[in-house]
Amino acid sequence: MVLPLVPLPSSVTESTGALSLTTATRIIVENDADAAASVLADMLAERTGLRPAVTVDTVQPGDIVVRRTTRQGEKYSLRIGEEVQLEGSDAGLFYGIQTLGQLLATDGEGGRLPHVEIDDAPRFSYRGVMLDVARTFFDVDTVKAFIDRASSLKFNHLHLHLSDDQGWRLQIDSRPLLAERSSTTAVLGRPGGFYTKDDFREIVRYASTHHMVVVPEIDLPGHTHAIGLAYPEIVEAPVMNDGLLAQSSALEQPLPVAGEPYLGWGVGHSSVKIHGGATWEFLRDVLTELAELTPGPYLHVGGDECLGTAQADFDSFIERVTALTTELGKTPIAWHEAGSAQVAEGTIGQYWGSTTPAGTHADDARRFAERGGSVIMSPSNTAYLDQKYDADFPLGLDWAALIDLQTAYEWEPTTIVDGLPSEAILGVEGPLWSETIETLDDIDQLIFPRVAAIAEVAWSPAETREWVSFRDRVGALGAVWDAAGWEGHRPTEIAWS
Ligand code: TNX
Repeated sequence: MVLPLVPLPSSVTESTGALSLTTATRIIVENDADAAASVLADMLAERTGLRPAVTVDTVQPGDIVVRRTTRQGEKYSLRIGEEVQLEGSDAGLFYGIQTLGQLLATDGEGGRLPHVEIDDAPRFSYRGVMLDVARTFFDVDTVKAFIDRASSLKFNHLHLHLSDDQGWRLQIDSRPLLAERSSTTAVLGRPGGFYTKDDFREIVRYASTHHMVVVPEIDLPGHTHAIGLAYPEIVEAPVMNDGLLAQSSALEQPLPVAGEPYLGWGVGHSSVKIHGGATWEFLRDVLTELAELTPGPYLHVGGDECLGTAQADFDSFIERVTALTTELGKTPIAWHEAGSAQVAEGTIGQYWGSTTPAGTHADDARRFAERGGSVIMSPSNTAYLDQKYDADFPLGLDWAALIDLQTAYEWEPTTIVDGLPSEAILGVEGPLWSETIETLDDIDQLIFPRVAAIAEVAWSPAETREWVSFRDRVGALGAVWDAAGWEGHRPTEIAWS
């Protein structure tokens, strides 16, 4: 039987036999591995119904030893034989526990772990998922559920798209009207909402216990219609474009009107006033508070789809906003269009073009590396989690591609942008935009199983990646997702366990 390991570890050596988990199973803690031991105990209790004792003692057959090493990094080793030996730094132990959870078979009375030796470390240091909480607002519990799913596949960054034309989602003390007036709506008239600062801190805390860094995004200078509901002096009047007009008539969605909530999903019609003094006071206030709230190193400042903004204005805005972010002590991230500008040294680009770059997309992406930064790869025709699997799929958009599981799996981040050195690729992210989804169930439908493909692209050595192997392993992992209550889509080309 194939082991349900996704993402595939760097090295897996199977042998015959299995270790049974029983009421006698103990977790032995070595070198202050208490945090990891308690995560493991919780996971085993939930999955097997048996809660192992956590103790410091001499190892006996059948025990699970959790040994914390002080060396940094995300690697871990897992040996399952007479006993279990798990070793790694805090993050490594967390990943080893996720692997152990995938290997665990349960049968109502305890569980079984196959004899195996695993040594593992990630390929890319940035492995992200994005949730768009602006088009549709998702509450803290839903964000936590998203973290559970992503961290089980060893993603380590959670990008939150906190603002867009349809709503602003974070309390900002110096600009109280954002929460009061800009957050009450969402796309298609769905309920709005925002995170209080305590909500946001709780998301950050929960993410960090799952070894995920929160990357907050305030999308600028476009995607800013909602700001105008609270601070009209900051924004330009809406600008129509052909795509917006065509889409709005085809989908019977309203056009943007200054000072009124925008409920459609057309893009490229809004901008803050690029040169206005009030704009920059606003941005300094907002980004200062955001930087204070964010323990992680990054602030994402958007930069996408500014269709109505003159190139010179766009470039000057990006130059200034990335410099401001750097001044606030954070590393800016921006969508790849921002590469047209003199971004602040070290700015990270997020590439969302096709796997066959069009227009200036490849040039834009290379600029980040030329200015001492790096690039996160999110090609929209393979890594976008919001696109439909097939034409009949009820959720999702289809402007980038129909993305079945194989398409989500079979792409190589280092060969998309010619001339971008592979060391300049920081990692991979799968964005989930929320125009067509409303519930956690909808999220699961779009992310499972494709998020597993993105996880493997981000984690596993390039030379070991192979579709047929992945297909079989992901099929076997279905039972683990079922056990967790993560239903999602189960495409019929996969043999689900
Ligand atoms: C494009 S990709 C967008 C978003 C939409 C998404 C829908 C990118 C950086 N911007 O504004 O939500 O398409 O798929």
